Amino acid sequence: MSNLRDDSVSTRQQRGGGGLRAPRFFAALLLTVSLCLGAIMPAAGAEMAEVAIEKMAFVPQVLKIKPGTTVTWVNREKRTNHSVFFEQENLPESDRLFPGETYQRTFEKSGTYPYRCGPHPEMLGVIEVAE
Ligand SMILES: [Cu+2]
Repeated sequence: MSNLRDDSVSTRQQRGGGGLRAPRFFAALLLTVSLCLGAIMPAAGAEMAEVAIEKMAFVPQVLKIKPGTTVTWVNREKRTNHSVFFEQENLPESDRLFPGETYQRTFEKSGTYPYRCGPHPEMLGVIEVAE
């Protein structure tokens, strides 16, 4: 009696263990892969773009991006400070950016966004946002 019961229990355990092993392995593999992809790929609508400020100019002068993109202006001059001023939208001028400093703005809506440098009105740039 006791032998029979032991056999049936061990058989059931083997079946259960054998059946679960493969799906568990693939579930763990899928989880690992999806976690890696999540770390590598930025979430949709979280794109980044950069405008350098160098030699008294915004580079590129016209930047084309998709809605949801965050633009970072970086002052790459040695000495000169600049600002980012969306004057036509009546937005406040950015702080003066000293060499190495940055300014960021996220553009959610399609459109054309001209801007200039506060202390140097001849320094012009445009952000073009389109799908
Ligand atoms: Cu400037």
